[in-house]
Amino acid sequence: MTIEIPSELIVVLRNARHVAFLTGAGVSAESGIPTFRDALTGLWENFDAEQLASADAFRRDRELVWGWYEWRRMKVLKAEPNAAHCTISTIASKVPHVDVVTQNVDDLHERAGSENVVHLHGRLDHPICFACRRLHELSLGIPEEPEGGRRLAPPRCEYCGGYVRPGVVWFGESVPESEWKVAVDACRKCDVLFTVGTSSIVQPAASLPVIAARGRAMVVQINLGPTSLDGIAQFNLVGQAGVIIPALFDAVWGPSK
Ligand code: BV8
Ligand code: ZN
Repeated sequence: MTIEIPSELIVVLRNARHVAFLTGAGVSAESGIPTFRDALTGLWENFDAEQLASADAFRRDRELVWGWYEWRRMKVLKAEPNAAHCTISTIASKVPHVDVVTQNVDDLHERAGSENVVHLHGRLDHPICFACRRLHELSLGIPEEPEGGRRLAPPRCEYCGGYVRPGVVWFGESVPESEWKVAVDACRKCDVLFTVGTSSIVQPAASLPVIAARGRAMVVQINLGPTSLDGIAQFNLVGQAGVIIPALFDAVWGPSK
């Protein structure tokens, strides 16, 4: 199946000095990582993401929440970056300045070679103490399968004895100021913003493409289907990120160019 890349986009990318990517769970889907909406399948299918991804949920049932995050972390440890992550990393060798801003809490962009990835919503592999917020060193290797399917007692903080929590930004928690500033700056200054594999529902992340469109950027959406961003994006490339981004790379910087 040939992917049609608009010629206007090809020309802009060939001359671009600054390209930014805003990625969501869809960019990791082809690595086998359930998207945020899918993550609530199987053992957690009767839960709503906001029921598990919040401080209140952790206060109510820390073993259920810690079990969910360790299940997700285990999936990431067993996964590999896919063609989308790898091509995004390679584009950084073709364009003077590339920013990768992700809503994802996995490290697949880093493992694909992307540098200075901005994690708006934190990282699974950087848990902190719920009480004193100090970083907690996770033991190496794959966490054991939670007994009985999903509950897992979180470790205790070695400094204050508090419970360790996932190092992610939960609903009702603020995106870290420094990450937010870098993300807004990138969207204001870039020539092209790709928004890849996100349902563009969660705020304030979903406002970044709007900030980019209000500036000088060409906004390009890559998704399997329509989202609320369709009207904002100048181009909506429909399909799998792991297929579209390599096709885009070949069309712009391919061997014969
Ligand atoms: C805050 C980390 C308050 C945890 C996540 C207006 C302004 C500000 C806040 C709000 C607001 N309105 C509402 C709010 C509250 C809330 C919010 O946005 N709620 C939503 C539900 C309406 N926002 C917050 O709480 C934020 N904080 O507001 O703080 C505050 C203010 C002042 C002072 C103190 C506090 C914090 C939100 C962060 C929550 N944490 N993640 C964890 O991972 O467990 S959010 C999580 O869901 C993700 O990180 C992501 O951001 C979001 C959505 O996930 P997606 O990545 O989009 O994935 P999804 O499954 O939804 O979609 C996948 C997409 O990929 C689909 O479109 C699919 O078609 C596509 N796809 C699938 N496969 C592929 C593909 N595309 C291409 N190729 C493929 N192969
Ligand atoms: Zn502590």
